Amino acid sequence: MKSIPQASAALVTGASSGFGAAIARSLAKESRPVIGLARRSARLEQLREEIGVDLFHPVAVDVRDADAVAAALDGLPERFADIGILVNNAGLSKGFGPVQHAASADWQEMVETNINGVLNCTRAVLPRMLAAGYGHIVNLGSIAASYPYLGGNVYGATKAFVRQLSLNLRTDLDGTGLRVTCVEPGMAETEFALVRYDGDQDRARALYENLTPLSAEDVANAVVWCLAQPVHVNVNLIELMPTQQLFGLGFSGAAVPEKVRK
Ligand code: NDP
Ligand code: 8X3
Repeated sequence: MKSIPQASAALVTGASSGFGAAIARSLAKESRPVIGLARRSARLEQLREEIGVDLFHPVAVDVRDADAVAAALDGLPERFADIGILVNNAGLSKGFGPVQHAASADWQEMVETNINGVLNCTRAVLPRMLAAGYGHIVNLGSIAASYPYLGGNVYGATKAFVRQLSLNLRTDLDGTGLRVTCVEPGMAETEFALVRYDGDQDRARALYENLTPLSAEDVANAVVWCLAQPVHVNVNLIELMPTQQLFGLGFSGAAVPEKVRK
């Protein structure tokens, strides 16, 4: 089993915001070259200015486009071409209504991003890791995969896919030295709720009124910890949530507020 060399890069999807940006910052702080992938190129440029050109390379691509992902990775500068770490983090939830009111376009976007996006990036990176004989894939799942809540329908199901894919990849990759981890956070304050509620700031804020949510840095710490374990240790799954979150979207001491339920 080979350790991942320090000069080997980490490809972090969804690096323009939230967990992905925090993971990119944390890894770069350890002098790890980071390829940050997302659609919003201006955000990625800002991160490049902050982290520096030596340690951050932006790739403005949509994970739903398999050909574009593959082409972008084929065109990487030499310093970033050896990818030892893949953090499949890009993802979203759209809509919050019960299943009978859900929009099919929202379902499609979640399936294409949270499922096909993870598959596209994994397929593009795996052959490089197998050829090198080292690698670690960290997939961002969610507690929504395990604990149902009102309106979590297709989002939670896509994250159940991510968890099972992680376990299945780990099984198929037996003997290759590659590691696979699924990190499953609960409620964390990022742009996630804003996207879910289609830009409605009040509604997004209301979600976190009754508890102290996880921060992007809390989740980045968990990812970095998984990556830092010695090569003979594979962290299969990690679940973390705010102390005040009672599984699903329940809070300690309070029912889910009506404005969140609507
Ligand atoms: P954010 O909305 O802050 O970040 C999501 C990131 O995904 C953005 O960088 C966005 O970039 C990127 N993204 C979305 N769609 C695409 C796409 N089609 N192609 C490329 N990039 C895309 O949310 P979080 O940081 O909170 O979420 C990160 C991951 O963690 C997601 O998979 C989410 O499901 C999961 N998660 C979030 C939790 C939370 O409560 N916040 C809890 C548990 C899991 P851009 O728009 O620029 O493309
Ligand atoms: C999102 C986490 O708890 O908001 O993946 O469903 S939660």
